[in-house]
Amino acid sequence: MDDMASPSSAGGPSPAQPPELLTIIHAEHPDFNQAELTMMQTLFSACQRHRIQTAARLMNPNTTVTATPLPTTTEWITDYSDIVTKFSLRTVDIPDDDMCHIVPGSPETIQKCEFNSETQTFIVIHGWTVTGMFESWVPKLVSALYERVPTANVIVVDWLTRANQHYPTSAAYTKLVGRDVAKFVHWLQNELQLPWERIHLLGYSLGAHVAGIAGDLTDHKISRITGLDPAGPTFEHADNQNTLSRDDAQFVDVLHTNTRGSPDRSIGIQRSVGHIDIYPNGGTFQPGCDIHNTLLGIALEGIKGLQNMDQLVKCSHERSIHLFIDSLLNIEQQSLAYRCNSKEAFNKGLCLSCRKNRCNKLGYNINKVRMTRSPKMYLKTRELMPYKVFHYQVKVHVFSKSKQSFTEQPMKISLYGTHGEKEDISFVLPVLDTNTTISFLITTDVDIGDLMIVKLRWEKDAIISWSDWWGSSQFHIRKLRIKSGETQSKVIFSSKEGEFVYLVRGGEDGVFVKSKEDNMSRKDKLKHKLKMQGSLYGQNEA
Ligand SMILES: [Ca+2]
Repeated sequence: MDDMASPSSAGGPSPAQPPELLTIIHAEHPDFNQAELTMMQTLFSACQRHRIQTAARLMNPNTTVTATPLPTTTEWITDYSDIVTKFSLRTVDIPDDDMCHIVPGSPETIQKCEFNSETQTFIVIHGWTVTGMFESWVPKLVSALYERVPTANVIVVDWLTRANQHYPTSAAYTKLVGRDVAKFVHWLQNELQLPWERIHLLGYSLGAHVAGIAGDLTDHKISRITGLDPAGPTFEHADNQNTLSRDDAQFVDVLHTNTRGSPDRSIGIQRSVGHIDIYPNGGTFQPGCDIHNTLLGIALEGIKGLQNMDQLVKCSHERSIHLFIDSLLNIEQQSLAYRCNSKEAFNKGLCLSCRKNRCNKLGYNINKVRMTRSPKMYLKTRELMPYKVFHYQVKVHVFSKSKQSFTEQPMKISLYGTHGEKEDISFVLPVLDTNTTISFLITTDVDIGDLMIVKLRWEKDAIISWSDWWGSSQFHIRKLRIKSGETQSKVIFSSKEGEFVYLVRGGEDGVFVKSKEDNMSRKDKLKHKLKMQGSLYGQNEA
């Protein structure tokens, strides 16, 4: 088959013109001022010859993948004559170049490339490409896989020519590439009697769907497929046969890192497609990928930075790969994700439980739990590797003499523990009402050990509200409870002096110390436990 021939689905009506990249970015970042837009306009003009605007095509919503009829007989899988995709066994020493290709149907290439049949095999599949070249993450992932499993075979799939087309064309090619990968894996397995448990496919963006299609065509025997932000456009509503789905392998785990926008326009697929789907930072957009940071990085790198303009679009998308690399390299700083019904509930700190597989490790070390339904899991991360943060649920009951009600209140909390401290963590309380229990999530990037002291401060916001005219706004708090996601410990804090801690708008820190309740009698403890389970935690846990 001619390499450049369009797949059968490309013959439909021509898709609508893609929106300009700048329009997309402006829509995603309405907070831009005119000066920033002008600066970006200038930068974009400078970048046109780098074809960066082609990246906007990834957002084109007006195309669908039409099914290529799949083969009905089994002979196709041993016909290697039409394979276009290339399979390169990379090495620890040269992770960034293709030095040896394993060719399906040519067993001598297995020996020539020094394939090790006694160990694990990782097959890495790239996605759509603007440049037609391997992106810089490829050697990084190869090296990280070798660092973790030094004896492994890391094979990089090369479908660059088909991935360097207009996005809908490349998207439709995933079926043919998936077929090629299925043939390759089937042949290799058959040739070496390779146990299926030792085969792990890792696919990024369109590559995730390639992996899914390959898994489907090899009767779902592959032990694991990891989908790294599987592509959304044209796949969000497509059927299981044409996309990565939980029936494609024994275990399918997925990271969703760039799902901002409506389902049709989102770069990454929004719906859950695996046995476990993890949505770091809600899955929409990743910290450190905002326009200001990215533009700053580009400006600092000069001309080289201009070539990285596509990072504006790709940063959150590609974060899925770097999170996976992090899990391979930083074993001591393993990120945990927590099952939750919604991003909103997670952001209130309501889902930090590890009971009944409710929490799991992000990335390579994931526990292969196959739930009856795909759970969505959430976590927060740092903006740089290592990405791990520590999650805490803070829960307080606030009282006041007179009825008071506030929304969107800026607060600061400081945590002091046996290993360290984290001061003035900012957060916004959506609602602050008299006689209500408030729950919120805070994170720290350092391990502070066992919590000893907590300080809570109610900031004065810029807007003068009517309540300021009626005297100071004040709540009192008897107890504060903190649950740690990472250690699963629950600690109760109370006032250092007196019965209450006072939370005064624009006032001093309210200081809480670890409560003496921790030393109470067994009977009291049981009573307390029942109370906590029944009236406080039971209702809110996901
Ligand atoms: Ca599938």
